[in-house]
Amino acid sequence: MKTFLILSVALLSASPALARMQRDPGALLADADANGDGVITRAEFQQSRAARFDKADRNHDGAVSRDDFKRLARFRPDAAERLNALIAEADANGDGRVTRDEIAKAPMPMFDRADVNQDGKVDQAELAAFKTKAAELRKQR
Ligand SMILES: [Ca+2]
Ligand SMILES: [Ca+2]
Ligand SMILES: [Ca+2]
Repeated sequence: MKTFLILSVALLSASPALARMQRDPGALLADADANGDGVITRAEFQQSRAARFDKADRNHDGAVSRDDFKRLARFRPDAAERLNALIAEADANGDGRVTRDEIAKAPMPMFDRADVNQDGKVDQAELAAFKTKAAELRKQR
């Protein structure tokens, strides 16, 4: 019984945002193709992340934290989930706030996973492969 309780708590505290992103991580990558040439470069991915950061910092204190989307969580839970995931991904010192500096330095594990030949770009073939892999993982659950 005790084990069950601990497990439930662990499951509950696992970010639903992360689970959601894991369900459709390809969309985030595809969205980053700013010049629409079908290839997502590291710079494009970084820029799209910075743009998400700017939008997310609603109280303009230079950091993204839960304070920024208290209201959003009520009206746009999907958007709030994405912000949650963004924070989880980039919060280097774990204080629940992501500063501009942290977002610039944050690793991009999703990009790295998609960029199979590690040339700093995710092309259409790599994106398709990444989406297929994500869909397979989804089916296994
Ligand atoms: Ca591009
Ligand atoms: Ca803020
Ligand atoms: Ca590549």
